[in-house]
Amino acid sequence: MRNQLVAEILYNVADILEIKGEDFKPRAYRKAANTVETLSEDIEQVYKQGRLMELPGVGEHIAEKIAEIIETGKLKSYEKLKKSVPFDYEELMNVQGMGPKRIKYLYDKLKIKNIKDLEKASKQGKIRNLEGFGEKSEQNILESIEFAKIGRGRMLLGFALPTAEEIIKNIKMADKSAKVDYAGSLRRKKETIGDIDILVSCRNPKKLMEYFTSMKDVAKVLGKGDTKSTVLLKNGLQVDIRVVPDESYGSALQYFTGSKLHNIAVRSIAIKKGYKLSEYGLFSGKKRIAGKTEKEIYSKLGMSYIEPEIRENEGEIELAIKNKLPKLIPYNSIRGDLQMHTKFSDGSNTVEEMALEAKKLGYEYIAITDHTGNLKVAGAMSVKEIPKYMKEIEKAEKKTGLRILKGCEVNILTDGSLDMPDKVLKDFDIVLAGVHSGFKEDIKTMTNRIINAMENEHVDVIAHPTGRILQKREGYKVDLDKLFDFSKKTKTYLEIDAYPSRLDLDSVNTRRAIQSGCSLFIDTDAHSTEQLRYMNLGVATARRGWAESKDILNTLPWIRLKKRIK
Ligand code: DGT
Ligand code: CA
Ligand code: CA
Ligand code: ZN
Repeated sequence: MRNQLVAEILYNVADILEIKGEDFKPRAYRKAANTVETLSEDIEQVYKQGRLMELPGVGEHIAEKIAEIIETGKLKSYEKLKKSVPFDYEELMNVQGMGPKRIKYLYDKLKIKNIKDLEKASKQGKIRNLEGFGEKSEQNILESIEFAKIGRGRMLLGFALPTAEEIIKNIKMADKSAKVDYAGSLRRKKETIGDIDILVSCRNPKKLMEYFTSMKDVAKVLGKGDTKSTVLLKNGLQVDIRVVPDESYGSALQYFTGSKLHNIAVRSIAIKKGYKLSEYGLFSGKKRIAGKTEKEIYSKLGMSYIEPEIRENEGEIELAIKNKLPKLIPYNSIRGDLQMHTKFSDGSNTVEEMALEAKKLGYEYIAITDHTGNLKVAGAMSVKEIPKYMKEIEKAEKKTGLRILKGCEVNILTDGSLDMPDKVLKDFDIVLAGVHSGFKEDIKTMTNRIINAMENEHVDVIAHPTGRILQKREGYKVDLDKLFDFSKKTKTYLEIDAYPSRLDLDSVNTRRAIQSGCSLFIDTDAHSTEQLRYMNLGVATARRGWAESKDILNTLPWIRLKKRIK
């Protein structure tokens, strides 16, 4: 079905014509767009049967345009129209809350041409003073930009999680009696989230629904009932909420946490035992024998409790029956962050600022790991600057009392060499090596590049081993089994980079690496003090990869860690 595409282009044509001051044509285009958008049959079918002009609002002129879109997937006159305005109309329209009028107004007032300009103006507080905007709409714009940047559809875990936590906090404030949890993929900590599922038990469900559907961040109420509602937030996230009776809370939480495959397998175990498991409880005949907590459900089914992160039917059920599940690495058990950047390369804070924030977060130690070498894009540090960098780190260590490893992140070049000589690298406490260019290489070349780096005695860890950026860039081709082999052989750690769009290694490869006997460590790759808070996203990834504390180097206290590095 091309209906959506056709409608979208026609709507866009209408918008731009309106911006250009036309008054009749935009209405005609919108009417036709609306017809196509809400058409129950396939527009291609209508076109092939020569019935386009029978559609309401479609005359000869617009029928021709529709035909062109169906034939070519594009519309030439629209491409031309786009170029006739001084701003990137499509890009700006991706930001929720932007319409043709606002786009034109923002251009006229502030010369905003694209998302980058819009973000800059919002951050500088220039939008709030405009007529029809305020501090709140400025904030909304910033949130929506984040979402527009990562594309429509699924949202990164790191961005959805704070939203869900905020909603839960507010619900608890509005109703002190409420028990509230997020469920679904969010509770399983999948790296991207389709929608947020929230579960509640409370005294007054109706009032709660009222509150939920009128929260300040709601853009649109998509459904509203007495115990179940769905809203679309201004940042583009959809949130489902359900209220269940307290005696069913655990079974509902289990059901709505999923995954579907896990649930199906658990339900079949219930059936084998002569029970019935549903979101309402675990039943023996008509009698509910469990339901209030998840723990009692798993226990009545003869299983140890299964953490949400590994409920994917990937072997966890069999092990739960044998009481042999791994003890997953706990949240907040990381003792130090081992990758972060400062103003010496592309970070936005000083060494001391990063150290102070890390101390606030309760760490015992950190590593400052600015980019070194020829990496121009990352504002890499030259050899000349290194003495000053080392001094700066020592100063911050004295001042904060935090142990600070002198680290760096070097680039693995296309021939597998590093862009810093050994005589420089040997002075660092910790060296991360990563691929930052030449991503398109074939699998053999890429694998050899990285193995070469591992074989360098100064390299302690391979940073973001696959190079993928969620929703933006696939990882490069690399033979991970071989890397795991060499990681063991050369005692090179592999990184779980906790940055929201990286999470690299991902959970699947984390599990493979651990099974191969590799050691890992988790860090944030923070480029500002703010980003240090992402650590638990990396822990979540490790948990989804079945990691225990012993698999992760930086769960160690300083006295044991310092013996392992170097
Ligand atoms: P998402 O939202 O795409 O990131 O993924 P989920 O896992 O959050 O999926 P969602 O929101 O469609 O549903 C939430 C949970 O509800 C899901 O993890 C398991 C449960 N669920 C949904 N549909 C079914 C179903 O047809 N059968 C079973 N057993 N469970 C279901
Ligand atoms: Ca969901
Ligand atoms: Ca859902
Ligand atoms: Zn960087």
